[in-house]
Amino acid sequence: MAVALIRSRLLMVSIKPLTVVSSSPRSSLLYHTRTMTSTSTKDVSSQSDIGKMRTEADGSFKRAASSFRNFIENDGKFTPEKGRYHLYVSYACPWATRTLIARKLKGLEDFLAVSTVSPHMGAQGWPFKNGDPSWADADDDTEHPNFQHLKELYLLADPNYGGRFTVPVLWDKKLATIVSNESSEIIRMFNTAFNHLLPADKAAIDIYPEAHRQEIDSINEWVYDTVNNGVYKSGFAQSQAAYENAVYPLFKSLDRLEEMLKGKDYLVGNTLTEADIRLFVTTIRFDPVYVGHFKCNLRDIRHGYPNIYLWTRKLYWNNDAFKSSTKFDHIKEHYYWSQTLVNPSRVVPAGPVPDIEPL
Ligand SMILES: N[C@@H](CCC(=O)N[C@@H](CS)C(=O)NCC(=O)O)C(=O)O
Repeated sequence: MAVALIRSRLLMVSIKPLTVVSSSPRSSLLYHTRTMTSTSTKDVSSQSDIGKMRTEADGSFKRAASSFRNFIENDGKFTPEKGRYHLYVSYACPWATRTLIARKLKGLEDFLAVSTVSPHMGAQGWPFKNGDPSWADADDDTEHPNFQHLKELYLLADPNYGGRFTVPVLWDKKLATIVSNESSEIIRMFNTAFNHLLPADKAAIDIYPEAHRQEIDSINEWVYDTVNNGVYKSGFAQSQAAYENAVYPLFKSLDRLEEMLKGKDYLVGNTLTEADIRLFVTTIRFDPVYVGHFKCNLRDIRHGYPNIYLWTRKLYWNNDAFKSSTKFDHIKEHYYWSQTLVNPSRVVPAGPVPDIEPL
């Protein structure tokens, strides 16, 4: 009966128009990069402090578009070179985790080093280890050892930067600036930009194959809006209507994905693509965080979506690019500790146990 009610409700909810940030066509991108060397002294606390984040007038959460949208490419300003670029990530963040997975899949570990921030994103934003010695499994910024927070990197690239200080960041050591802070575009770069420098087996890996691009783009659009970003819209909603406008479309999309993944190892064709990477980073966080913290609790993945759960577990247990990029302690600590508007006590829940079950 309850399920029937929920389902009839799902049918009544219309999906809001797509606000796709992550799949913008390259031609329409904003090219925005400056190389400056001094950091600003202006007050940026409204940009760094998630506790000060405001929703729209109707209580809904709108994600701001990324600002640095350059590409690594031959004959461009940012040419493919081994060791020239550096990747800043949080293991907590689903968008940053996309880039970790793609980096590993393509065998780019020797091409790009990684700095990991602490999951304690506080008033100053993401801290490096020396900005938060309480969290052992984080790095100092090897490129700028005196930096304590990621925001210093942004302000070095552009002292007038007015956006949020987000991960991931793809940094150019040569020009001392940010190439890109948009994960969907960073993984496209990783897919192709270094191919001529990679061994044949790694160069041949293609997570955005020509033959499947249309299907991948179309799945990315609704998965981004209703699932990847849908969980945030549900969790950050400050009104009942905004919450319901996010949570019902989210579960409608999960129902659709459950059907699509019946008997399948991959979302598109018979091959691992970026569509899998982009969905995985949300489904792997779903039971440990989104069900409770973001109130995405019509069902959980492990009991409510057997096909999605099997697909998630196969990626996690059978492919080290996925497993090694997933750190559940970072994930849980970050959401429950940092997002004090949602969880003022900062208490991190004990379950679920285990974080993910075996195959
Ligand atoms: N569009 C960006 C979104 C990145 C993003 O929102 N990252 C979050 C962490 S999951 C962040 O760093 N937030 C910091 C803040 O908003 O202050 C991408 O996909 O790369």
